Amino acid sequence: MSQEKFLGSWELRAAFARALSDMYGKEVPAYTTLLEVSREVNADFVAAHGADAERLGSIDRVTAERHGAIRVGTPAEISQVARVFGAMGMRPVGFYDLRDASSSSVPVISTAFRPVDRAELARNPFRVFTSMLVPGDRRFFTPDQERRLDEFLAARVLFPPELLLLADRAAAEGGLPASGAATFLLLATKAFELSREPVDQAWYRELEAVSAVAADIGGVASTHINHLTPRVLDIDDLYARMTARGITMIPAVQGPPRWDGPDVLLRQTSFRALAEPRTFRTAGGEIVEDALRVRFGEVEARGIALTRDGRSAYDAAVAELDERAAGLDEAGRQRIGREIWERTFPATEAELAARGLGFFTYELADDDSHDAPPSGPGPVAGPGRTPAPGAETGTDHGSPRPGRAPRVVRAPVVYEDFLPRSAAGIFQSNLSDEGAKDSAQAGAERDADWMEGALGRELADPFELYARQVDESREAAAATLGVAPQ
Ligand code: OOG
Ligand code: NI
Repeated sequence: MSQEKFLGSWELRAAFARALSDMYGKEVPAYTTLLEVSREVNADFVAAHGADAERLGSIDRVTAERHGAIRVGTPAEISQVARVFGAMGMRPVGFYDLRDASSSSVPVISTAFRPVDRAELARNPFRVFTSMLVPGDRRFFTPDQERRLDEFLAARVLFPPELLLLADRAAAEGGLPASGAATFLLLATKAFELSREPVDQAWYRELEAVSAVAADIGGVASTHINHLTPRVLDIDDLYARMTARGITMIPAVQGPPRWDGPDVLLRQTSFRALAEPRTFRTAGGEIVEDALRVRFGEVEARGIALTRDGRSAYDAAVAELDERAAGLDEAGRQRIGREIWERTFPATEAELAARGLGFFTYELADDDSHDAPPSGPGPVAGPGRTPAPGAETGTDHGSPRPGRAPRVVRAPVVYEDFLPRSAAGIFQSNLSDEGAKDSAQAGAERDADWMEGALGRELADPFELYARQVDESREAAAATLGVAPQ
C-alpha cells in the first residue's frame, strides 16, 4: 500500500479557509464581488508601490488572507470550537467584552482563534473572531428567558462527534492523513453553513426583541459563519471602488484615520448583505418563508502592532475624538481625527520604534534582500532597548555593501488581532433594532480568566505574543552574529 499523504495543521488551516470562502461565496454573492475588488486593489497597489507594498505581508499572504466571525451560545460550545480550531493550529488570543463597548444590546464576550508563531502566521494567518452569549446577564434576559435559552442551547449539537474526534486526533498528531483530513474539512465546513432547517418563529422573535445578536445565536439550532473578511493594502481605494459599483458601504472606515504616516492596528469597513430567505415554523405549526438580514460583508487593512504604550495613546486619541466630534458629521469627525492623530503619532516608523510605541523585529538582511526591508533612516531601537551590540544599525534602503558585516534591519510586526470598538460597530451595523437592555440591572462579571475556564485552554495575551516575536528575532540575530542579545 502506498503511503497516504499527511496534511499538517497549517495545511488543514489553509484548506479550511479556502473551503469556507468557497462556501460563503455561494451563500452571499456580494462577498464574491468584494473579493474581486480586493484583488484589483491589491494588484494595483503592488504595481504602484513595488517591494514597499509588501512590508506588512507578502502579496501571496495578503491575497489569501481572511478572517471569519462566528457566534456560539455556551461555554461547552466554545470549548468545542477551541478543539476544532486547535486541530488547525489556531489558539485563542485576546479577550473582548462587547457588552460595554457600545451603547446597544450586544450580550457577548469574544476571543479570536489564530496561529501565534511567526512561521505559522506566514504560512496562513487565518483567524476567526468568536463570540459567545453571556447568559446570566440580567441586563438582557429575564430569569425565565434564561432558563428556556439554557434548555434550547443544551439540546442542540453544533459539531458532530466525528468532527470532534478527528479534531482531537489532529491536535495530538499535528495533522491528519488525507482521508481523515477530507472528512474533517467537510464536517468542519458544513458546521458553519447556513442551515435550511425551519426556525421556531415565536422563539426567534422573542429573543430578537431582547437582541438581534441573541436571536442569531440562540434562536436557531445551528451556527453559521457571520462574515468572511478579505484583507486589502489600501482600504480607502477599496471603499471608493465598492461605492462606484453601487454597493452602499457603512459611512466610515473604522479604526485609525487615513494619513501619510505609518499604518497601525486595523482599519475596517463593511456593507450589509442582502436579506436572505429563511424558513420558519409558526406557533401553529405552519412552515413559512421569511427573510433575515444578519450577515454582511467586511474588508480590512492591517497595520503595525502597537505596544501597550502605543495602544494607550491610541485609546486616549479615540476618547478625545469622541468628545470633540460629538454631533459632527463624518467629514468633521475625520478632520478632527486627523488633527489628533498627527499630534499623537510620529510620522515615521523609525520614530514609532524609537518612542516604543510600535513592535518591530530585527533581522539580519542580505544586502539586497527585500524580505525585511528597512523603513528609512533612523536608529534601530526597540521599545526602550538597543540592538545587539556589534550589529551595524544603518538602515539605508537596500543599498549593497560588499564586504561589510550583515546589517540588522527593522521590520514592522503586523497587528494580527481585533479592536473591540470596531467589533461592536460591526455587530451594531447588523442590527435592525436596538433591542432592549436594562442598564439599571447589574451585568454578569466576565473576564479573560472566566473565558479561559470556558475554553478549557490557555488564552494568550496579544501583547505578550508580539513581544515574544520581537525577542525571538533579537535572539536569532544575536546568535548569528555571535553576540549577546540585549
Ligand atoms: C463579529 C464582529 C467583530 C471584527 O472584524 O471586528 C469582527 C460578529 O459580528 O460576529 O468580526
Ligand atoms: Ni470581522
